[in-house]
Amino acid sequence: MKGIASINSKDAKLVMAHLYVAFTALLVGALAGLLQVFVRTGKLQLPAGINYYQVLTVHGVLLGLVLTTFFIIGFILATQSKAAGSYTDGERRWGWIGYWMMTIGTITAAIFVLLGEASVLYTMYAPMMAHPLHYIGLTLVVVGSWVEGFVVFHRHARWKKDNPGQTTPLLSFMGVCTMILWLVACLGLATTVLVQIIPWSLGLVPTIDILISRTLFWYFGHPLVYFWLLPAYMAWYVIIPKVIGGKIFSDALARLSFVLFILFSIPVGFHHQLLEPGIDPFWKYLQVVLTYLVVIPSLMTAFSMFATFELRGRELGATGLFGWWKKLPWKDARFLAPFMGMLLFIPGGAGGIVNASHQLDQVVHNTIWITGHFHLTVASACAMTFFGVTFWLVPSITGRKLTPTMNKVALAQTWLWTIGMFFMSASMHAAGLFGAPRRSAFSTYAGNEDTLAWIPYQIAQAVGGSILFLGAVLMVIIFFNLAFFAPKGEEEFPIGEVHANAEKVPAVFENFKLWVAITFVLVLFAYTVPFIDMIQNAPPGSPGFTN
Ligand code: HAS
Ligand code: CU
Repeated sequence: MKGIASINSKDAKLVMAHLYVAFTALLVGALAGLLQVFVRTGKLQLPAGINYYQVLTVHGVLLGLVLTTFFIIGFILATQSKAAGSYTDGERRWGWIGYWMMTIGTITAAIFVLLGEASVLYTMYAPMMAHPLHYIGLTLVVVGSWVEGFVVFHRHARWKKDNPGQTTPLLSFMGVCTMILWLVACLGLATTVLVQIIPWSLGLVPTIDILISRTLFWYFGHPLVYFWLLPAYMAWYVIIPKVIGGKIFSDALARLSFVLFILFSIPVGFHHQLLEPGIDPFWKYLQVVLTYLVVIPSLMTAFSMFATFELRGRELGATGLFGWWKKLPWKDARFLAPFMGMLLFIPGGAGGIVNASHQLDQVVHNTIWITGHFHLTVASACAMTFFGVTFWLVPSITGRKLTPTMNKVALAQTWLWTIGMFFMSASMHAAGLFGAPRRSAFSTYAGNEDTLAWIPYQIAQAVGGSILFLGAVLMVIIFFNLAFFAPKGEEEFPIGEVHANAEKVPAVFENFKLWVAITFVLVLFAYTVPFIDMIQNAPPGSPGFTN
């Protein structure tokens, strides 16, 4: 039998190229994670002189940057090709150019991490200093992603021209919002990397202004987390309703929440710098207020998901407050994986609200609590949604089928990830409250009594992390099975329809110029005075440090 692909086969090739890189990154990145949880038990040391911080860098860069960026762009291209129609040869060529820039950049950066010349924990955080080619490689990744962003904008504009006066396809609109958010965020990163970090690591200037560099980094670093989250929300709003056989609760509400993310996710970077000296408390306070505003679109999303579940449940005859619970398709891995992501996002989001409070952040900042927080958000809510998407996306665009057996394997994968993540993140939160630091190879501090209190949690962390590692390996196996070995066939590309009673979409949502303009006004408001302050009162610069 010949398989039937659900999108243009040339588009499918481009999407799959992104996914190969993403899932290779998952395998290596997860192995690095396994080594870390073992070291943190305090009972094991890495063999052959491998440096903990080097392993941590491999983990952070591969999973936080490579897996996410490649998966997300592949997903956005696939959904846009399906919802708005396939790309032109020209658009696709630019897609490939962006893809190769990202891939070559990743390989360059990875070489220097493996050589031990870029053990900078995450990517580019002064005064940790890496080899200049590490930064140049990562810059290439980012610039490549912009090129692909413009492909997404171009396709969307072309759809609008071809269909004047009509509401644009929801998935294409969401892809555009996500890439706008990413581009505006990257301006901060590009500035510190090009103006400060690369000249400094090349030795052209002896020192760097840490506070300015970190402020530019976090101007980027917070919206970065929504660049990860929005594609998951695309799946929650548009794909999940179809998977459960229901309807999208409201197209307009979904669009509004994406627009709110563009507006409010950028001027909030100070909530990562609440304990950093040199920033006036008033401006920290202002950005905390804006941080609480950016929680609203997530609460809208939670509301919308409950509404979708309940409407579908009632359609199937559910009664009472929670009757719909029994009607959800628990045996369908395309549903279960993202659902578990949503569930873990409830404590993940609540932890974020704790972090954003200046007072509470003093307890948890720089402890492993924060590591627990982002494993519930990016490594659960986002990652599990991406896995759930993979289960249908890969067979669907390659003309294959998710067999009942493979669905069962995928259900097992979901449970491994959920259970592993539950134990690992819960113990990270607990150990963090006892003061266990993050980003540290030391666990026992020479057997000090206070620090010994957190060892049992760090052992639980390693147990959870090991289960999680099995989940990651199983995921990679499922991916390659679906890509190359699953039987030929036709798999649904689930795109939900909007509920009949939903509000009409206001045309103003499509006015991206307006949203970007308001975003810049908010950014200037939140950052201008603090920046003037930082420049006028700059302390002497710092030399670079290496691990
Ligand atoms: Fe965060 C640190 C605050 C969300 C990721 N965050 C981090 C770091 C990462 C990260 C990676 O204010 C570490 C950075 C580093 O290396 O230093 N975060 C927040 C807040 C939110 C938030 C207020 N974070 C995220 C998301 C991430 C992410 C999303 C990745 C994808 N975060 C902080 C702060 C810090 C921080 C401080 C710095 C702390 C420090 O001291 O360094 C909010 O956006 C969260 C809003 C979310 C919710 C949850 C809504 C729930 C939903 C699910 C519904 C479930 C359903 C299922 C429908 C309010 C939508 C139904 C189930 C049934 C029960 C039946
Ligand atoms: Cu943040």
